[in-house]
Amino acid sequence: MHLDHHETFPERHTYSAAATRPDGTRRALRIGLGGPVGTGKTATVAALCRALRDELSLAVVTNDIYTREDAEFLLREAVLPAERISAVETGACPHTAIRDDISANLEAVEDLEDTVGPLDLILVESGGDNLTATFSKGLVDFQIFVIDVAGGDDIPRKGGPGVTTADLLVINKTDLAPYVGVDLAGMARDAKAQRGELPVAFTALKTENGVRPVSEWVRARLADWTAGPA
Ligand SMILES: Nc1nc2c(ncn2[C@@H]2O[C@H](COP(=O)(O)OP(=O)(O)OP(=O)(O)O)[C@@H](O)[C@H]2O)c(=O)[nH]1
Ligand SMILES: [Mg+2]
Repeated sequence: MHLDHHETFPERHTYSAAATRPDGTRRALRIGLGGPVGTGKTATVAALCRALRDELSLAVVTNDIYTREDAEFLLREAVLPAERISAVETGACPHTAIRDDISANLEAVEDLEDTVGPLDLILVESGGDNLTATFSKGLVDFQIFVIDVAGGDDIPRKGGPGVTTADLLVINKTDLAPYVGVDLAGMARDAKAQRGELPVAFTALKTENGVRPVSEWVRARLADWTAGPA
C-alpha cells in the first residue's frame, strides 16, 4: 500500500520552528540538503564548510540509513572539529526522519546549539532518498535539493516536490556532462519550467570554488535571517 504521509499527518510540522531560543537569543539558521543517493550532498556540505567556516560558526547533522558513513567522511576530511558534527541513524526510511518524526534530528540540532553554540548555521544532510523527499519546516528554515547530471537530463523534467519546491535546486557534477551526453542548457530550461523564479545552481564540486553559487546563496539567506526579528 502506498502511504501518503501528508494524508497521515495532515497538520504536522507545516509551521516554522521559532526563531529564538528560550533565552530570547536568535538560534542558528538551519538549512537541509536532500536528494537522491550519491548526487553530492556530503560533497556540498564539505565544500560549504570549507568556504564558510572562517567567517561563520557552523555545525552539521548527517542522516544515514544504517551507518555513520557521511559523518565519518566529514571527520576524515576535517571540514569541522569533531564536536561540530553529529550523526543520526535513520533506519529504513530517510525521509521519515526529516519530515514526519523529526525528533532525533531536532535533538541533534539542539544538542549542537547547547554544546558548541552560539552557532550561525546548521546544515542538515538527509539520507539519500528519492524525488519525493522533503524536509519538515519544523526542522529546517530552507532546503536545498541536490541532483546530478549523471542521473540523466530528464530528472528536472520528472519534477517531484524536491525539484519543484526546494528553495535552491543544485544540479551537480557538471564536469561529467560531456561523458554522459547531457545537455546542460536543456536541464536549465526544464528546471526553469518546473520552478519558475526559484533558483537553480549548477556545480562541479571537484573544481576549485565549484561550490560558490551555493555558498553565495547560503550567505544571502543568512543575511536575511540575521536582519529579521530576533
Ligand atoms: N565528478 C564529480 N564527482 C563528484 C562531484 N561531487 C561529488 N562527486 C562524487 O560523487 C560521489 C558521491 O558524492 P557524495 O557527496 O557522497 O554524495 P551523497 O549525495 O552525499 O551520497 P549519499 O549520502 O550516499 O546519498 C563521491 O564519490 C564524490 O566524490 C562532482 O561535482 N563531480
Ligand atoms: Mg551523503
